[in-house]
Amino acid sequence: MAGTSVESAARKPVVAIMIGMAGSGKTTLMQRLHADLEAASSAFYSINLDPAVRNLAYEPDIDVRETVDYKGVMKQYQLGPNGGILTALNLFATKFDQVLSLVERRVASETPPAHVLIDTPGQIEIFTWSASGAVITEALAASLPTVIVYVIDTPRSARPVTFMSNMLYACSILYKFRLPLVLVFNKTDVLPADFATEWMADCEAFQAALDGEKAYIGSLSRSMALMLDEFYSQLRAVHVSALTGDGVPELLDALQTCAHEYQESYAVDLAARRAKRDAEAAEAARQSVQRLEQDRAEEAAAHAGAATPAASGPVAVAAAGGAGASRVGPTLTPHGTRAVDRDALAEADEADGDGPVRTDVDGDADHDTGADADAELESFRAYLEQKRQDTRAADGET
Ligand SMILES: Nc1nc2c(ncn2[C@@H]2O[C@H](COP(=O)(O)OP(=O)(O)O)[C@@H](O)[C@H]2O)c(=O)[nH]1
Ligand SMILES: [Mg+2]
Repeated sequence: MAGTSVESAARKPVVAIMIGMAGSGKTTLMQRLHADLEAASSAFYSINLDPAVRNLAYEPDIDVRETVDYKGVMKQYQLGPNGGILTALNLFATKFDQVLSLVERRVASETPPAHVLIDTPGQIEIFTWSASGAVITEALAASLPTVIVYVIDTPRSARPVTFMSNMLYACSILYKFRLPLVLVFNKTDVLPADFATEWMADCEAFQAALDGEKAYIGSLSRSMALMLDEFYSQLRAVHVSALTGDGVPELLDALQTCAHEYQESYAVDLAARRAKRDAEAAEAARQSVQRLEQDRAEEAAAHAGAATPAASGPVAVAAAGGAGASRVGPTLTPHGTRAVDRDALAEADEADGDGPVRTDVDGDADHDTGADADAELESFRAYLEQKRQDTRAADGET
């Protein structure tokens, strides 16, 4: 739960999204940050986006598990566990604007959080290569300085090849989300991450380590290592033990630096991308209206033609001979918010390709956010209403 100290109301909180391979320690880090921030009386807000986590050792302010039952979703749509988790997250994402308004309310309160902490599903692809991950991240980043916290299992990345694949993954996430990113080498109580610092600072040292791994393809790994050199120059790395709390102050400092970076460059880029998208949406809407008017005109002309067979002039000619003459009526589908959300999810899911998570849920995610999901969304609405009342009660107390 959030701490209680009065923070500077002028400063916006930093949103930290935990991303990392399954078992890297995202949830343990969430728990550690909860404990340390609470001990420092620093207010924060937290959201759990993992529908499948069994036991949480911290109490999030918003919990996806309380809104969508992923096992129920699995049964209802005959999905495997990954499909169930992905679909549950998709359902949650369709209403994320309401979640965001709760966060914003808290930010505008007298005890605004300094951090908004977000835990994501254990399997990395469910968040990073799904539409809902993009929808949620974009919504957050449009409102608050947002940073990706990329958590790495240090002991499991000690081999040059696994290290490189983990770094390549982080690199792909940086380019996908286009947000500041902190590399968190976790579990340093088991193995210090000095090797990582050395490899990141000295390409030759990494090459030498790679050469020791005989099985690996020499020239390809060499060029990838060079490419990663450029990537490293764009980020910060901290060494942490979520278990002991070592390195957490450095992580909090890195989050602040990233928040500045976000304000200075990422926010500008984001605004430009949003402006472009808004312009495209406006153009699409304009074309829709144009088509609608055209359809109406053709329909009216068809009626007029039927009523007065002798009618002449351009409209009647179009009605009689134009392609529109065969249409029954306007062919446009209304675009409400739900429809737009579904389109965005479907579109982005389509763009995802056949990743390991996608293969067993293909097509279902789009379907699941449709009309059948109303019951799920109804319980979600009730949950959010309860949260709203809680927020009001909390505001009243302060
Ligand atoms: N030794 C040690 N174990 C850790 C640390 N962080 C996480 N773990 C363990 O790693 C396992 C996976 O952690 P979890 O937070 O569930 O990973 P997630 O899937 O990324 O959320 C658990 O058994 C944790 O206790 C750490 O800093 N040190
Ligand atoms: Mg977890």
